[in-house]
Amino acid sequence: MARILITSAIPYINGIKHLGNLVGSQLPADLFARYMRMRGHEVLFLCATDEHGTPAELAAAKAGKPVEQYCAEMHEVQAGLARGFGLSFDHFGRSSSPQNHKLTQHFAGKLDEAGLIREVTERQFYSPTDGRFLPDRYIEGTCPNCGYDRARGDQCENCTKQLDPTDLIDPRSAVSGATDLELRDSKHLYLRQSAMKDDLDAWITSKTDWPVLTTSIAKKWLHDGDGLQDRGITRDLSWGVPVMKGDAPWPGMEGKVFYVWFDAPIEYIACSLEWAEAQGLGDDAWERWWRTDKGADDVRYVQFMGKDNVPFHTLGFPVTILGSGEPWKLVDHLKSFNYLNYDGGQFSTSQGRGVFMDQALAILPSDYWRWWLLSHAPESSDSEFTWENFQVSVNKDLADVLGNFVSRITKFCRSKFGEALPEGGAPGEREAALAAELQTRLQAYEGFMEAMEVRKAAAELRAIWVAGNEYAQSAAPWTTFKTDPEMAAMQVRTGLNLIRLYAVLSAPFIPDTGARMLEAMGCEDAGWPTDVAEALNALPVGHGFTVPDVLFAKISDEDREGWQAQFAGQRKD
Ligand code: B3M
Ligand code: ZN
Repeated sequence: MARILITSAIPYINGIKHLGNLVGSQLPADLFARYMRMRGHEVLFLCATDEHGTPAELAAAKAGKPVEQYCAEMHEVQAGLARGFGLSFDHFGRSSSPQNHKLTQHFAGKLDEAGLIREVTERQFYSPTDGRFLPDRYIEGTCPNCGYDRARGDQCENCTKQLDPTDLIDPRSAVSGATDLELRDSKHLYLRQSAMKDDLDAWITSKTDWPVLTTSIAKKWLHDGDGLQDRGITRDLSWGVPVMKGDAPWPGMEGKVFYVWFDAPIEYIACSLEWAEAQGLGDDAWERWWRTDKGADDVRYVQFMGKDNVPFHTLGFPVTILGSGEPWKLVDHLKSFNYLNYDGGQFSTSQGRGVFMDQALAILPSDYWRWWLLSHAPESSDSEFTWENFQVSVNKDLADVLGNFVSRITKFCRSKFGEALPEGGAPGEREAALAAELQTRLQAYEGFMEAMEVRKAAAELRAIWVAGNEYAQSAAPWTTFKTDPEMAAMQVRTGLNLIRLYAVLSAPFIPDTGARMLEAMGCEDAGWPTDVAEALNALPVGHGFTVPDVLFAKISDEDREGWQAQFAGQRKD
């Protein structure tokens, strides 16, 4: 038994996430966590909401709520949706927690002691009317490139050009509209990432089993252009972790907060403190996961995230960890994902384009979505959600293959032998061949799950379902019954045991359905199989079962067309 620490990128607080966000981190992390728990490992699976920064402030302002209240409410909304999708976090924390404030300030103090922080004076827009410095996104003006008159200080959304606020023609405050903006000096802290470039390079180079997507992004940042740059880690905002050196004030940094990307990854650790507190456990409970001087050397730490988050996890956060000079656990494996697109374009939160988590659950139960998303995870390249593809996958894989198998076997048994496993003869050659095939496939499935090859694991699970279907097809107990009821009874008994086996093997992907199948088989033992032939005889003769309700309803063409139309435009709420 091993100990496995799993973190998913922590979703921004500013609104409900879309399915592209979900499949890029939280969902595959959940798949892995569920699998590892089922294999008997000790797992700590953490996620949280990422609550600081300008996006949170802006979203709160738009909602007309104080930012603290907005974050508290949206955290509950996101936590509810995570439960709805069956995301089995051991704790769903908040980056605005007191634990994260304290830990972030602690790391900053240690990095400063190690000489890894320098002060930089920047010229920034100040708005006397608003009484504050304005972050890039809080400044609007005319785009020098296309003339669009509502371009933002960081980017023009009309022509997508990346901008500096000083590029804008006639800049004004997006908060108040004030145009009397002044350029003023503001002092900031920079993390001297460049000083650790060689250490990072050696570390990344040693990770030969990481996805190429992960290492290539890290290498690009290390080597492209002038190489790894130092990075500002403070902002002139009021919402965030106040800049402190441990628990001492930081002269000249009064009224400033840490940049959201500095404190967000630290929340992975702080979340374990929140978890320990919520469980009524002491410090040793979380330290054994994170402190290599407290046993965390034995922990395997795996992170899941979308490709846009890779630089912060391969460069920024490791600098925080290594640079602190303290014995914190570094990530062992970093699984990254490409993007999921939506019907010929991109999913977009700002444009309300695509299907969002709450909308998905309002249409269909979570297992339909889990199956489609995981079996189409954007691993080797971007992938695309289309309603046609979703309909085909659900109808074929879930309804025709798995659902139909379960329904046929249980109904046939009930009609001919009653609701208990019938006696019949001993398994024969066909059953031995089935067991042999499944044994090989089981091993392949386990290999893909261990390696976090999500699509390949899904394909193997599908093949495992198909093998059962083919067995039922060729054994055809409904025909056998006419000439040899004994043999038909044995075939049905094998089929019912297969259902139990499928319940267990499918649970990481479709946990609710797995639980329903197990319940129908009157079985509480979800133990992972080692020997398939044995597993096919696990439920004894006379063991009672029930016929479950339809596991998966087919998606009709009318449903599909209706949803296509419903989700064609922009989300309105
Ligand atoms: N909140 C971005 C995202 O949700 C960011 C991840 C932080 S991980 C420490 O994709
Ligand atoms: Zn423009």
